[in-house]
Amino acid sequence: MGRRPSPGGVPAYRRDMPAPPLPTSPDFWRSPLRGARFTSLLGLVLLVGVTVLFVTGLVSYAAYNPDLSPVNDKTPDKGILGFYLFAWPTDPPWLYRLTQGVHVTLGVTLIPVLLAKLWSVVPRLFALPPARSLAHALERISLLLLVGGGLFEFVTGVLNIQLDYVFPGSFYPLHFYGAWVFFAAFAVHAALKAPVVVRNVRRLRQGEEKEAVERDGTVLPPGPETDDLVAPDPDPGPPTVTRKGALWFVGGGSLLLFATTAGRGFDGPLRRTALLAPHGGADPGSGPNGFQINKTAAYAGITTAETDEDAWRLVVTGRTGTVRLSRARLARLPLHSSALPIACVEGWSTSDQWWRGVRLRDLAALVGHDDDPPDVFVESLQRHGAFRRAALRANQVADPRSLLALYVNGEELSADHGYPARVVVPAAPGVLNTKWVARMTFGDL
Ligand SMILES: Nc1nc2c(c(=O)[nH]1)N[C@H]1C(S)=C(S)[C@@H](COP(=O)(O)O)O[C@H]1N2
Ligand SMILES: [Mo]
Repeated sequence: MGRRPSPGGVPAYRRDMPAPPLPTSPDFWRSPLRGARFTSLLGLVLLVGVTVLFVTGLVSYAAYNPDLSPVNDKTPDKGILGFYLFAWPTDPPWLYRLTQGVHVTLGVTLIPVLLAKLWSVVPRLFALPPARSLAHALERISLLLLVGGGLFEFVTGVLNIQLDYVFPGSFYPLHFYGAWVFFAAFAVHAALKAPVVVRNVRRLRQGEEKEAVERDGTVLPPGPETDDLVAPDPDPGPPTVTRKGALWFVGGGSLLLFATTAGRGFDGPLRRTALLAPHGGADPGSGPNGFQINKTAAYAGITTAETDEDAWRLVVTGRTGTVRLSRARLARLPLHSSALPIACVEGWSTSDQWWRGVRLRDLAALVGHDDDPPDVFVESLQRHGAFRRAALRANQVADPRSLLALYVNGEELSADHGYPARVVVPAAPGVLNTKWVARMTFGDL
């Protein structure tokens, strides 16, 4: 065989050349960018970021009031993992808008950091032998849970905000249990790596001092070099970018994701900056009902025949029995206004809308619960779907801003926003703001 150069000038592989290294060999990973400081810096960002994600995620679960009714609980087998649940408050009214907006926006923003961190340690994940000792084996298993759990949480989270149900079963149990596995491994990892990170960050500063000393002409003895993340010395690949450049690249990616996501928490021109918003194509239109719609009436299978003035009745049951109210009767009850947002678990939210309707506690009073409104079970006209019904806690019923809304922004509710009547509760996740309400049962949950 002749020694012709291969097309494009890349030398062809020849039999007398050494076999190309496998990913299990340190020689395979030749980027000179890898190094303990780079990894430590990204690790520190994730330490703060992932902790906030975990806490806001747990808070998001509590906001559903899962211990109130099995209907609100998407992970009924949680056992002691529900130890921290509490009655979700109604103040401040933008509470869920904030916590869930932070959860989703931060999660999206951290994607480049997570990927860069994984890239920076990827040689370790392939290292052989798989385990040198029992302790080493345990450490590698915890790493597997860490990397697997981290990717799983980010992937399921992104899928849930971008697409409807692509999950076998439900998103909630996957993301909830995945979060506990991931965070447990994360906590172990952070504790094990804390000393190394502290040392590396300190050395970052000492490095600067050292340079200053060298400029003065004094030569310092070399510090102990324990950085096995650095590519093997004899033949690192050519740098395509400096370490600082790589950090800017990661930070820039994060910034770009942030800038194209954060607008999901606002109405108007800001929302148009949210290029990564879910339902990105669907324009909610303009006018009083022109704010984000989650599921449309058509999607939920709601027909005008059932919402018609003659057909629709609100059935309210409580201590003293059941009353049936037409929409015209409801509209003659004392009406009140509240300025409240819709804030979805997907992280998007609307600015405050002006809702007008009957107070939930006035409806409770109609059926015999006069001064101590109890919990309420709300059912809609919808026959299928996870969010067709929901339970509200007594504190939510009692709040004077909680309404069964008939109007929004001075107009009748549109079909897609829940006509003839929908629930709005301050600080509650969107899922508890049931649309197309048909039945409300007070007490006895
Ligand atoms: N009956 C019914 N009500 C519902 C839902 C639903 O699917 N069915 N979706 C809920 C969810 S998840 C959200 S975020 C809000 C969205 O309200 P909007 O479409 O008016 O913005 O409605 C809630 N009410
Ligand atoms: Mo939602």
